[in-house]
Amino acid sequence: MTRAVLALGSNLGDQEANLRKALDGLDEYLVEVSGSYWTPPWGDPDQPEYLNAVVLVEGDVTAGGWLELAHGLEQAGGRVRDPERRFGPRTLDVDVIAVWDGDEQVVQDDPVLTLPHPRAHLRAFVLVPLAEIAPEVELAGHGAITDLLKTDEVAADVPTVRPGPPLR
Ligand code: PH2
Ligand code: MG
Ligand code: MG
Repeated sequence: MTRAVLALGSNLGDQEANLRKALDGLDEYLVEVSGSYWTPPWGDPDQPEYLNAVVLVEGDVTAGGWLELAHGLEQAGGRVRDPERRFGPRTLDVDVIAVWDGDEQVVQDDPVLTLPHPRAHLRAFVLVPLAEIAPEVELAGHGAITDLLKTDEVAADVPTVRPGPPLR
C-alpha cells in the first residue's frame, strides 16, 4: 500500500471537465481532492491559463504504477505531446509529485520518474492546493510545504493562484 500526491492541470478544451474526468479515473484511489485553482502558465508564457488541482491517493500501486496510471489518464484525456514544447499547452497533465511507502517517502533520481518531483517545491500551483488538503506534507530534500510557500520564489507567485470551481 502506498500513498501519493498527484498534481492535475489542464489549459486546453473544457478544463473543468478534463479535471473531473481524471478524478473519475482515480475514483478507487482518492483520499483527498483539493479545490481547483486558476494559475498563470509557468515555463512557456504563450498559452492559456491553467486549471490546477492536487489529489492524495492511496492504493496497492508502486511508484512506477502511479506514473503509468497518470499517463493512462493523460491519454484518455486526449493529451497530444508536442516534442518541441516541453512546457506547452495540454488538455490534461497528471504529475506524480511524491510517494510514501508506509512512513518512508520514496526518493529516486530515475530518468523515467524522479521523486519527489524535481520542480514541485518551486511551484505555487502545486503547493497552494497541496497545503489545502495535506499541510503536514514534506518534500524530501526540500522541507515542509508550509515553509516552501514562504520562499521568495514561491511567495511571489502565491497571489496569482486564484480559486476555481469546486471539483466535487
Ligand atoms: N504545467 C506545465 C507547464 N506550465 N503552468 C501552470 N500554471 N500549471 C501547470 O500545471 C503547468 C504550467 C507542464 O507540465
Ligand atoms: Mg506538469
Ligand atoms: Mg506532466
